[in-house]
Amino acid sequence: MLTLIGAPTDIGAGSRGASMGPEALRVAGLGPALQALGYDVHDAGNLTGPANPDLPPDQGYRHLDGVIAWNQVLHDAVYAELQRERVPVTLGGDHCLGIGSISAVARHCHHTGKPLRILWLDAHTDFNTQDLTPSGNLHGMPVACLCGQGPDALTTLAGEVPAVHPDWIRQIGIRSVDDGEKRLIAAAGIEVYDMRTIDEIGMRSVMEAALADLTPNTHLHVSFDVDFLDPEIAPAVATSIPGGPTYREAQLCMEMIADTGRLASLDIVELNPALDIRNKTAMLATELVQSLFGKSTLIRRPSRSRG
Ligand SMILES: [Mn+2]
Repeated sequence: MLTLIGAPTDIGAGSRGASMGPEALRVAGLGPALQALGYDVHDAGNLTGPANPDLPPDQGYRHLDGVIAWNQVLHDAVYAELQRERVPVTLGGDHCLGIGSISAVARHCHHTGKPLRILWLDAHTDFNTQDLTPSGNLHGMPVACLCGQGPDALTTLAGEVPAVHPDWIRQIGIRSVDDGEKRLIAAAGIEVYDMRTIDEIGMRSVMEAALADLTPNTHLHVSFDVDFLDPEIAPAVATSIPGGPTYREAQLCMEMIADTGRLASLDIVELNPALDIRNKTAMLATELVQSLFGKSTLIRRPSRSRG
């Protein structure tokens, strides 16, 4: 019961190319890879929206109208799948799409009374605002928008403002935060597991903390920015920052999320095939998403294998 939703746009990014992400993931075999795990997978094809006009910022935002249009259409598509009790998997596209996707998830959780936990796997906190942003690129602002700070058309998509309470978010893999963002993140009280924390206590302890206190009906959403990964293994991102999780750390992260059995929606964003080497980043993302949906080396016996 998974539905793949392509959102081929780079309208919120600083450089072009993430619009090719959905097709690169399909070429890497994402749909069949998930089918092989036993899921019923439907590829709903691609959404459509405005082209990227490649204009300079206007009052602190680049392409605000286009970003609004794409997020509205994505919100509607994701919400429709949630109402059908399917798991929406958004194939981005740049990370501005997190606004529409997670607004739909928040709307769904509000109506069903489910607690929401968001795992934001990213090199960046994406908490920029109109006043702080050096670039105006909205792919650096989705967390702020979801928490109620941003243009009205984006903060109100979920029907409630804020769409998301900062307490529901766990950010993992962070290693690049603008000065103004640091203050906003601290003020909002978002729980951030940066690379230093991963270095100090290890991915296992980070994930145990990030996944603590889930209830049986918690809706777990994963926002997987491909720049979360170390650029050595995942070069196909426009905003690569050295020193990210290794292949093994990323696998453990995904497997521990799978172990919860709560994953209910996913975004895969910022894959930029123009920067890839023989589609290897798309293939790695596919492999990691398989782990996220429960692929494991052995038949796991959680009560015995965790000590
Ligand atoms: Mn991001």
